[in-house]
Amino acid sequence: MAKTAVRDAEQSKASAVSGLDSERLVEIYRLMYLSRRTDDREILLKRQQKIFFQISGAGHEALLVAAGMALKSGYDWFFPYYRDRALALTLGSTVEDMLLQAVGAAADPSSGGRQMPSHWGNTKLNIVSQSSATATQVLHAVGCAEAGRYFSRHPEAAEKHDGDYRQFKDVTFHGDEVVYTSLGEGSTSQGEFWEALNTASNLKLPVLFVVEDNGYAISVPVEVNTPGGNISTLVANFPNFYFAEVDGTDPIESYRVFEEAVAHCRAGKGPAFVHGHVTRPYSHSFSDDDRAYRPKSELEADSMRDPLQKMQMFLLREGILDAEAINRLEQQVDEEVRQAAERALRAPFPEPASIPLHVYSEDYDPTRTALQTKPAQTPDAQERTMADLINACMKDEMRRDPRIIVFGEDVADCSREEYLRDGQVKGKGGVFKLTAGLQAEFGSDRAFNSPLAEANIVGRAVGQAVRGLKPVVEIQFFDYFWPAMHQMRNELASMRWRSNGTFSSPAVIRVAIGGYLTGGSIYHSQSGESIFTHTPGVRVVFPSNALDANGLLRTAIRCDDPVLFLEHKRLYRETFGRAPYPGPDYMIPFGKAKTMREGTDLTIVTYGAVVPRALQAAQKAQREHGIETEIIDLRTLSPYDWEAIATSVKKTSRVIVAYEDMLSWGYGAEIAARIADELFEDLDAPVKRVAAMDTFVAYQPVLEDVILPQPEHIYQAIAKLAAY
Ligand SMILES: Cc1ncc(C[n+]2csc(CCOP(=O)(O)OP(=O)(O)O)c2C)c(N)n1
Ligand SMILES: [Mg+2]
Repeated sequence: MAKTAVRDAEQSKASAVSGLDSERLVEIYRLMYLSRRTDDREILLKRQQKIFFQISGAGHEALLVAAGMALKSGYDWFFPYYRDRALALTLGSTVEDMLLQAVGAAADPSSGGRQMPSHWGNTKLNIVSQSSATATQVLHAVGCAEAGRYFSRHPEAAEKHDGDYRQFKDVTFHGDEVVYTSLGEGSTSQGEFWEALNTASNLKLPVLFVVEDNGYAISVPVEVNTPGGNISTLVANFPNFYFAEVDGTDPIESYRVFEEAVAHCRAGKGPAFVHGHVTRPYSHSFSDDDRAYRPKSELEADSMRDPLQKMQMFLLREGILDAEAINRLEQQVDEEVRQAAERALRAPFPEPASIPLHVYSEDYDPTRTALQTKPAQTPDAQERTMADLINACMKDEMRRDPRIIVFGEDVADCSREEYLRDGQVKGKGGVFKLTAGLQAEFGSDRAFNSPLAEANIVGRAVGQAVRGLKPVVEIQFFDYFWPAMHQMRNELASMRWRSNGTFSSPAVIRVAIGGYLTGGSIYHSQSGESIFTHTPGVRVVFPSNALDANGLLRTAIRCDDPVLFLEHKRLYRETFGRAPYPGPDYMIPFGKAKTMREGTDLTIVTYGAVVPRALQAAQKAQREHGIETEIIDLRTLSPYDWEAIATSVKKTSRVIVAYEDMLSWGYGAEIAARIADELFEDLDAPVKRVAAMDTFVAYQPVLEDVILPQPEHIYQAIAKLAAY
């Protein structure tokens, strides 16, 4: 590919091929210039300390105007990154929109003053809110494309429905829509980039990946990030792709390539990958001075390729615009930018009272008591395990709501469907069999295996949920949640707040958690729920018994917020807490604890697998010392039932917080701190915690028993506290 400027003759030819008439060529230049001048204005405002951050799209304009022109605004979907100012302008964002974000105005349409400038987002234009994290958005684009395909195949799923999240999630889709996503060449080092290529390729999804290669990731040159220095050569073997490498400073050639790429995607042939070589004339951001790591010669060579100057020269040489016309056009744009800046600088700031808005859905309150239903009497009165009733809940909900899809590692019955059809195999349905029979009943569109990649699972769920699907995904072991942590913490949980309520991703993530497995060891015994309750925007649920698991999972699925649903492996098939099937509509509101045992002497606040252990300890304390222990099972950890805790502590004046995770910095720390703070007057003794040792969980059962909190530990704590 020619990395140097394309010569005039070639450009004219390309112009004829691409069918861009003079008017469109002028429009290309206008948009490129508008983008550059908006950057210039922001830089001025930053120097004047009227805005607080600036990152430019300079040098990337030609590629992005071409992309925007080849795609359909408000029809296709967009997951861009911070350099995509020219794309956003081409799609219809205004300079004022952009400067409102730069000044942090309440009227900033992307985030209401919550995000830095150049974090695009516009519901009308299908530009989905993005974070500052590099490469997370490409997985959202994959999920979004999956959703578009799903709704095309199952249009009935798009119908509105009262009474659950669907009431607030209007769905639109087009059979031939394309999903655009972009990233810098440095960001292609992120695993999520490769995870996205994997699924887009495998599923032949209509995702247009655009790599904007300006040769640097802040100060790191391309060959450090990309072996061999060229990403195109590395991705070339992914099946089903349209590939193109283009001089991204040439809008005409870029447009031609995008037209082909988009046609490939629209025709259902698979994804496309456009690698554009661009420049970066304004350093990485306002905070960076590239002269520290780029010699003058390199900067000069870059400036020779400046897309704006090249396009201006082209218009002049082709006789499309003369100097005076260019001058006029530029003056008009300058005036447009100046006026937009004036308006933005007058715009009111957001009110501090608005800060908590949109952390969670304002529309659907999963804590309202009206959600509580009674278990139905069904002909099936047999006692069921937690595993059975979670599986039953998923089946009931999938029958009720066609928007629910289930995926994760090993969750399908059998990916090779023909084996199931022939009756050759029974099917797997999850390593703990929690999803058994879902694929068989609902088909492979609705229950399927993911690649072995946790970020892939959660990242796709974000994109799907933005479009209105309800992904109920599984992370096989809590111990392996960590690759998905970035997607959970920085994307799933923040989508609603950071977009000021304009986008949301209410997915459910089911996770098998916890120890007491006799041999579970370090990597199959972890807890760590407090890391998630420390994340705003996500609900955290942790049932201790079959009936609660069923009712709470249903609430999670119908809810309008992302939910982390923690299922204790040890409780899946325990005799403790079995219950008959409560019918297809049994729900339990979030944030409502359950008193598992009444008592007057002492309160234990607990949840999960410690509940049955605390019950055992309480029985022994009663037998041995006549101590009456009250046990509160929190059931949901965020939100949690403070009222239930306070009522019980006021009654007993003594409290233990018992939890399976390590003692220090654990979930109990917050509960204990709040009790000490707000119930100090009601206490007759210090607040106690019983939890695991501050170590990992060992394989040898003799060690495991000592590390994790046992009934005996709790019993000892009860006896001591009662005597205090
Ligand atoms: C996950 C993550 N790691 C680090 C950063 C800090 N960071 C922001 S931009 C950037 C460089 C990106 O380079 P590239 O992908 O080439 O895009 P460019 O800025 O050159 O367009 C880095 C390291 C980040 N935002 N997100
Ligand atoms: Mg770069």
